[in-house]
Amino acid sequence: MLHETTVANHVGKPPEAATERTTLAQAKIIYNLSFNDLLFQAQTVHRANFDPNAVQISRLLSIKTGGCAEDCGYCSQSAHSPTGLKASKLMMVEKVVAEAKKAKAEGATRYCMGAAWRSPKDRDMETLVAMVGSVKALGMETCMTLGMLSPGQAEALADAGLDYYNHNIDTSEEFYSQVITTRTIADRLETLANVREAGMKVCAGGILGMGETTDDRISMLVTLANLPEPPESVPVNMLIPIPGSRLADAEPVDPVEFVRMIALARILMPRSHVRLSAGRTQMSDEMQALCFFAGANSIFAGDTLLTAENPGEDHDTALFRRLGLKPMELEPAE
Ligand code: SAM
Ligand code: DTB
Ligand code: SF4
Repeated sequence: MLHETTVANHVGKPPEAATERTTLAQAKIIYNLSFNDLLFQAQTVHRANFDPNAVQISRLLSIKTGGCAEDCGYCSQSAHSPTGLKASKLMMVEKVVAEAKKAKAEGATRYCMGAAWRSPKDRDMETLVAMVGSVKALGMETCMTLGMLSPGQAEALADAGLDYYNHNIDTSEEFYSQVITTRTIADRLETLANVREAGMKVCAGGILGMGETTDDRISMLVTLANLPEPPESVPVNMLIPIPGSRLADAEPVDPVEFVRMIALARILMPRSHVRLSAGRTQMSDEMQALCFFAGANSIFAGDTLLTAENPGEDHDTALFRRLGLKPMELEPAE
C-alpha cells in the first residue's frame, strides 16, 4: 500500500531522506492517516532528529512598522487596509540593541527583526548591516524579515553576518492571488533563492486559516519541503484576525487540522525547526502541547509579535513547566 511505503520511508532513514521529493498525493496520504498513527509517526521522526523536550526560543521586534505598500489580506501593516495602525520610521540601532539585550536576558537565543516593506531601500542597508553586527555581538543568532531582496542585498546582509532570513510563502501557489495581489509566489521563491545563494539559513513558512482548503495547506508544505534545500526553520502561523484587514472574518482553523499540519511539516521536513508562530494566544495549552508532540520545536516568546499579541513570558514559563519542556541551547559557533 502506498501509504505504508511512504510512511516507512520517513522512519529511521538517514538524513538524505530530507532531500527526497514528496508529491502532493503522498503528502495527502500522510495527512489523512488516523490521528494517532500520524502523531506517532511525527513523534518518531522528531525523536530521530531532535531532543523531543527542547524548544528553540526566538524573539521578534518590529524595526519599521506599518504603512506597507503590499496588500497582504491578513496583515495589520498594509497601507491598503484600514487597520488603524500608526506607521513608524526605521528604528535606531541603539534602541534595537537595547531591546535585544532584554530578550537575551529572558532566554531568547535568536533575535528576529521585521520591517513592513515590500523590499528594503538601498539607503537603509547601512543601518540594517549595523543592526546585524550589533545584535550578533551580544552572542545571539540574528534573523531579519524585510520583504523581497535582490541578490546584492542578500549578499550585503550575509556579509554582515545575518544568520537567517525569514520570507514566508504564506499559502499554496493556487491560493496566493486570493491573499496578495501586489506580488506573486514566484517573487517569493526568487528571494528565497537569493538568500540561499548568499549563504544564509532560510526561515520560510506560512499561515493557516485564511479561507484556504486543506489541499492548499498541504501544497504549501510540499512546496517548502521540495525547495532545493528545505528551510532550516518553518514558521507555521495561525491567522490572527486583524480588524479592518480583508481577512478579518476568515473561518478559524479546526485545532485538530492545525495539529495534523504540524505533524505533516515535521514528517516532510525531518531536520527543520518547525515554529509554532503567530496565534498561540488563541490556542489552549492542550492544543500547544499536541503541537509540540506533533513536532513543533520553536516558538516566538514575548508579549508582542510584530504588532499583535503573543502569550507573555509568565504564561510560557508555566506552560514549559507543565509540559517538562526546556529552552533549546544555542549550538556553539563553527
Ligand atoms: N514585510 C515582510 C514580508 O512580508 O515578508 C516581513 C514582515 S511580515 C509581517 C512576516 C510574516 O508575518 C508574513 O509573511 C506572515 O506569514 C506573518 N503574518 C503577518 N500578519 C499575520 C497575521 N495577522 N496572522 C498570522 N501571521 C501573520
Ligand atoms: C512569521 O512567520 N511570523 C512572524 C515572523 N515570521 C516575522 C510574524 C507574525 C506576525 C503576526 C502579526 C503581527 O504581529 O502583526
Ligand atoms: Fe507588508 Fe509584510 Fe504585511 Fe505584506 S506581510 S503587508 S509585505 S508587512
